[in-house]
Amino acid sequence: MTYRLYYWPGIQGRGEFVRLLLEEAGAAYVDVGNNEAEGGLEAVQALLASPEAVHPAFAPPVLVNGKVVVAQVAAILQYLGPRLGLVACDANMALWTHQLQLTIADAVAEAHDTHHPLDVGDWYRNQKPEALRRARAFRESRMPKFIGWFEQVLARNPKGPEHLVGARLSYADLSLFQLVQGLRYAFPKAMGALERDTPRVHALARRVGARPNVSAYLASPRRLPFSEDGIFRHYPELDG
Ligand SMILES: N[C@@H](CCC(=O)N[C@@H](CS)C(=O)NCC(=O)O)C(=O)O
Repeated sequence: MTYRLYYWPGIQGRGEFVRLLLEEAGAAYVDVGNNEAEGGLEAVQALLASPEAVHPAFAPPVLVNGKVVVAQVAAILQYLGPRLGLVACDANMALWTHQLQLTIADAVAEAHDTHHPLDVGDWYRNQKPEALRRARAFRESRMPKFIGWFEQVLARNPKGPEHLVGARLSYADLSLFQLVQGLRYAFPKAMGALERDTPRVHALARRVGARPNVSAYLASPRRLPFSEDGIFRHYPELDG
């Protein structure tokens, strides 16, 4: 079965958390938004506007697998994890992995809100003073709290600090890699300063980035660059 990922074209966005899973697993998938032959942007818009959908998606990314339609990154990864061998079989460990993913989703939303603190539908240039204030709080308080918490999770893993859950790669590791990559892009100074105190998180990100399938993906044209249209944006004034 070929998975179909519906996400906005031209940006990594939240679709990237799903792509990383599919790429690591070597799964067959179509990135519909970036594939004109599959309908591109119009197909994404049509899925979202579909009047027949019994389970309408609020926002992309949306994963379609036959009759199954799943939105919300954490729910998509919860669905894909067992199918792609990227989550523990044990129910408690799977639940813990889901919790980690939801915390990553919280961090992603807060990183996004540094450049859109007032109105997600308005331009950054129309909310700059508020963005400066929000970014400062994020850099000084929230980002160290999130990254420091993941450092603790790694340090306390009874199976060692190589992975977030147990002794094997899970989708949470792939997502933490993407979070670290995104924050390094958006806040290179602030993240650089955090590195010394969170060595396990940064080592995990390096290991994930070096995995054969992930590194091949990162070097491929399928990996879109970070940009100021995505979630993680580099505005130097927001990096302190
Ligand atoms: N919590 C959702 C957030 C989804 C989301 O905010 N998607 C963005 C693109 S990254 C979007 O298009 N939002 C449109 C909207 O919220 O109206 C998830 O993790 O999937």
